[in-house]
Order: sequence, then structure tokens, then C-alpha cells
Amino acid sequence: MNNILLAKKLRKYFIMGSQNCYQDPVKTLRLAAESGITAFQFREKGKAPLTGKDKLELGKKLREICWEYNLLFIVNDDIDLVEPLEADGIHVGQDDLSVHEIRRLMPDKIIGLSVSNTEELKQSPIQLVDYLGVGPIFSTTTKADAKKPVGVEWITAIRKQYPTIPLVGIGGINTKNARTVMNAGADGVAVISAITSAADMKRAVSNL
Ligand code: 3NM
Repeated sequence: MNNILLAKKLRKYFIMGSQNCYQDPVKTLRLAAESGITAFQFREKGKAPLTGKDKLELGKKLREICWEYNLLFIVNDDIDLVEPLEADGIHVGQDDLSVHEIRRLMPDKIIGLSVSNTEELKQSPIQLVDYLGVGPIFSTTTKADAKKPVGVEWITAIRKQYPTIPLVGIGGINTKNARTVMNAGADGVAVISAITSAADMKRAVSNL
């Protein structure tokens, strides 16, 4: 997928696992899909995540919804799930499996990488990844081990250095501040709680 198309597909990027949901995750994703998200990341992490067969089974159901609504389906971190779920790609952090290794194993999958500061950017093989997750932009309570908020300036800095790579902001982004993230040069916003906690999901997705 070329950069322009991928950037478009990452515009409203919903991240979620069973631990983030107040109702059935399958229902949550279906409603988010109906509400207009453009991409989804399956992320079972944090408090009491599903593992093994349960994770695989939920992943299959969520994957089906992404096919139905033509959403990108990205798996967080767990490379063993990429093939069984026929995922479009994988998103990794700095401490996860190396991008070199993933690219070697999966030449054609989308690889997303989180970058939180200059050091991480310097040490990352940007030429091997398809998009960058940039954050946390604002403070977030959703991820217990989130790093220090970097602000929208960080997006502008990376955009300057890498004019064409698709960029998504992540961390504490909501309907009120999403515009500032886009204006700083992001191609999309990646969110958990702005969607899972929304009283009116249709309205929330529309305003992101
Ligand atoms: N990654 P919310 S922040 C999954 O900084 C994740 O890399 C982050 O949740 C990072 O939209 C984060 O509810 C949590 O703030 C995002």
C-alpha cells in the first residue's frame, strides 16, 4: 500500500482490546465501524488481557468485522497472530520484537512503530516501517506505562524530518484536541478511550 493510501486509511485509528471495553468487544468494534473509524488495532494488553485460544477467538471475530467494513486490521505486538488472523500488519513499540526481524519474516505486511522521543527516532530503522505512532501526545490514563507527554510539536518535528511517512498521533487524544494533532502534521489520530468511553460513539468518531 502506498504512503498516500495508507495515510488515508489511518485517519481514524481505533485501538482496543477486551480490557478497554465496557460492553462486548465485538459489539464495541461493530458500533465503531458503523460510526466511521478507518482502521483498527487489536491490542490485548494491560489489566487481565486475554491470551492463547481466547485471544485468537476474539481476534477472529474482530477481524471479520474489519473485512466487512473495509478497515485496516493491525495486530499489536503479537507476531504469532498476524498469519492466523490474516492481519494487514503489526504495530510494535521500541521494546518489542525488532523491526528488522519482522520485516525479514513479513516482507509485505504493514509495520507500525511507536516513537516517543528523539533518541528513539534516531535508533529506529524508519526506512523499514510503513507508519509511525507518535506519542503520547497528551497525558493518558489508559496505558499504565505511558511515557511523558510530548505535545503536538513532536509531530511537527517528525513531519519535518520525514515529509512523506504516514504519522498518527496517540495518547490522550479526544474530540476536543484531535484537530490540533491533525494541524500539527499528523495523518490520523489513534485513540482508545475517546471511543470506548464515548456516550455517543457516532458523534465521537465523527468529531475526531
Ligand atoms: N500507546 P487513550 S499511549 C496504546 O504513547 C497507547 O505509545 C501510547 O489511549 C503511546 O487514547 C496509548 O485512551 C494509550 O489515551 C492511548
